[in-house]
Amino acid sequence: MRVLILGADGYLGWPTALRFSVRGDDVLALDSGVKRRWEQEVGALPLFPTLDFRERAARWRDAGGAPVETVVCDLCDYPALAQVLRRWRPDAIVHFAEQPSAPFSMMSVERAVLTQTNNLVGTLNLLWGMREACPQAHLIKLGTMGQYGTPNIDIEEGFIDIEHKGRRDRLPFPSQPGSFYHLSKVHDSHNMRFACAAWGLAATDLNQGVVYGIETVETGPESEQGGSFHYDAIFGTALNRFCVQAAAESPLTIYGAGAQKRGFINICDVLDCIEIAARHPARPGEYRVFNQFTQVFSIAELADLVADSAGRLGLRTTTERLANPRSEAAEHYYNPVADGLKALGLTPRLLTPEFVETMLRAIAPHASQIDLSTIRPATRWR
Ligand code: USQ
Repeated sequence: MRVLILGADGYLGWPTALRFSVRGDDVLALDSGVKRRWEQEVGALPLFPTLDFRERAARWRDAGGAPVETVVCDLCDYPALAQVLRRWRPDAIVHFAEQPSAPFSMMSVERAVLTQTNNLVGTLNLLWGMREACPQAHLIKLGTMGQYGTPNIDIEEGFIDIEHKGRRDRLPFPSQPGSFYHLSKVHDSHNMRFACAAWGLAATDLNQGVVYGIETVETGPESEQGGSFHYDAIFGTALNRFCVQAAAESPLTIYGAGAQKRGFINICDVLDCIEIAARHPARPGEYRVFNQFTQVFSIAELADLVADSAGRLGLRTTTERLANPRSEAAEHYYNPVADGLKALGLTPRLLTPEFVETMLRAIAPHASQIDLSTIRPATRWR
């Protein structure tokens, strides 16, 4: 396949580019570099030194990997994006190129507007560019489980069969997102669904849970090929943050009582899911949704798991319950479905204490670089 990876400089984008490269697909890796500017602005740098994706591509080739082409392009620049699509003529487009942080989107009016402008305009340009340049391509777009919120019913994969006043229909599952970032993904989903129906495009929305892990099979351990791994309160996410906090012997920051539940997924399973979606594309005119997580945990359960693993490695770890900076349900029902990707062949790697210990061991040599001032949440929803 000819694969175009959008957002190739990020935590998931570069490992995904390598996955397709290793499989023998032709890969074009695209990024604007804007995430690095946002990181600088808010003072939140990845834990491990992360080479620019063009440099990683050069070293990958020098080490004998198949060439990964690179291009610097902003999806918000329609003429530039359309030119890339016309030149590359992708079979599959994997779209990570969005502002990915809920706290970032809640910091100020400017960052809320930036999040929604960047994410919505980029995806809308992409849909129009596909219509113009490559209407046969399959769009694989990263959505979020946070689109659904925490309703008091089971969460289906994108759609729900409902009966209303004696009539039945299959409709988009209700959205109750918890930040302007999560809202941007909802708005993207509507635009994608409409573009598929109106123009016959093919798209898969992957509503992804919280991703954890450092390395993948393709990047390898302690490697210059690693993606950008965050632990700060803005771009870092729950399990990755807890592992870094444990390695620094800093208290694990549970927001509220920690009874809120979320879906989680190993970074290696993310790559499997994306590859599965690419090898089993949506049909022309089809907009489909898969929920992309493998396990549900409460935040307190996760913190306990990390604290126990850290204890076995001789680290002195405590947990700290902070007043929740977010507006989210403290206690709630949570039973999301995630059958679609498994039906197509996903075999989940379940989270084990041994895996957490592997993460802690990978972080330990970098413990002196952990900037503890970035760990506590400074952005409040209210
Ligand atoms: N949380 C803590 N302590 C922390 C960090 C987070 O208790 O130190 C809690 C939060 O209150 C929240 C949960 O952990 O209830 C998840 O927060 P998170 O920061 O790990 O993840 P979130 O903001 O939800 O966003 C992340 C990614 C986003 C992706 C989303 C998937 O940044 O791009 O869309 O996970 S999901 O959460 O399923 O919507």
